[in-house]
Amino acid sequence: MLRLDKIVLREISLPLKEPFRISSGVETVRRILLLEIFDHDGAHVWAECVAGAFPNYTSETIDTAWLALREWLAPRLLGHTVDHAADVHARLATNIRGHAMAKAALEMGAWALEAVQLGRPLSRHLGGDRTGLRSAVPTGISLGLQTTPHALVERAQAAVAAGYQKVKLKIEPGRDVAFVEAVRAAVGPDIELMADANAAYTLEDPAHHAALQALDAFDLLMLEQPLGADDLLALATLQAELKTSLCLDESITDRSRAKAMLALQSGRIINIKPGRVGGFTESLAIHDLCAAAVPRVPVWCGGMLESGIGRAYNVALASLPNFSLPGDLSPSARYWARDVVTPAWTMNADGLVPVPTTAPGLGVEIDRDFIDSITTRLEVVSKRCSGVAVA
Ligand code: OSB
Ligand code: MG
Repeated sequence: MLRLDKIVLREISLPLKEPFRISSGVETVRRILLLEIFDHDGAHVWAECVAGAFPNYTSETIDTAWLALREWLAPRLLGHTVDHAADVHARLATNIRGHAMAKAALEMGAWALEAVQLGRPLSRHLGGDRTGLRSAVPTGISLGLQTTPHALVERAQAAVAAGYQKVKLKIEPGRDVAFVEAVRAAVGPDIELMADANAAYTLEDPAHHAALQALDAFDLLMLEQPLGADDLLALATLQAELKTSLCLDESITDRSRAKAMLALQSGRIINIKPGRVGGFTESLAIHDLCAAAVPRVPVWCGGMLESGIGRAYNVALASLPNFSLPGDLSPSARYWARDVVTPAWTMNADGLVPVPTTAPGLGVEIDRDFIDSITTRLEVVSKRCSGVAVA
């Protein structure tokens, strides 16, 4: 049983080791929204909201999420009793449209809080009675757009040497075929390679269409979100033309979109980011729907350049059995000089990230002193009052 009595919203500023550029924008210093969630029984957890600083990936931002959490979402839980974390999604979704990342931060925190109360690791709490839960998850790397094919080849070769089981290349019109071709030639035919366009192409432009067809020659594991998020029909047209499987990311905002993808054959793989679909309840529904589809639809866990806190949630989810392709779950050192958790997330030479399976909850310690030192904004939201403090 959950009854929250306080939620602390906090923004931290965490510089990436190198800027991460996708077709729709670039991130240099991550502005990350962290939540500390307190139950009236004394249990408490940290959670992370994955919204970015600018609405290029989805319409949400860290500032819209902050507003939604304080004004509409936190009041749905504070002081109320909820029997199960699995009930939180419906409680937050009723008559509040959108704001999936804001909802997800709170909903996933509720799952972690429940795991703490039950003394279970989050991964095992999420897995429930499913069989085939893993204790290490295969990991890929997502490489941002580079200025030359040569620069991308260097990064891809380093990733292969480090043991990553999949290499994802960001593409955009004008930085696509030559870049993918150069990397495929450099790493050879046996490396799992994929490309992610972040919705940058349209079939209405013949040059875009030709580039997407040309990518079919490089034996890609999948092509992620080539067309607009809402255009499931055009994605179905493209999927019918290509032998490469399409993977949908931005398009899948909840389980109904996953059902539409299956019915329309708009893609054959789903990148599940729990933040994008409103949390774990929707993620589990999509996971189970895809596992039961004929033929089975593999899913994998995407990333949003999370700190070590958000990563704990993603790693737990990725331990479920139908997460059968490597996720964007790189270790802490790929992103940060110093992470906000201890131990930092690591990957072994076989490209596996261990899943915490003994400690209750997230399975990592939170470095509160470091977090305090990089906090730029803090607000306490409680049942009776809310107050602002600036660090
Ligand atoms: O499309 O998967 C994406 C990062 C920010 C926004 C969108 C995406 C990404 C990534 C990063 O690819 C993956 C990671 O966290 O390593
Ligand atoms: Mg993507």
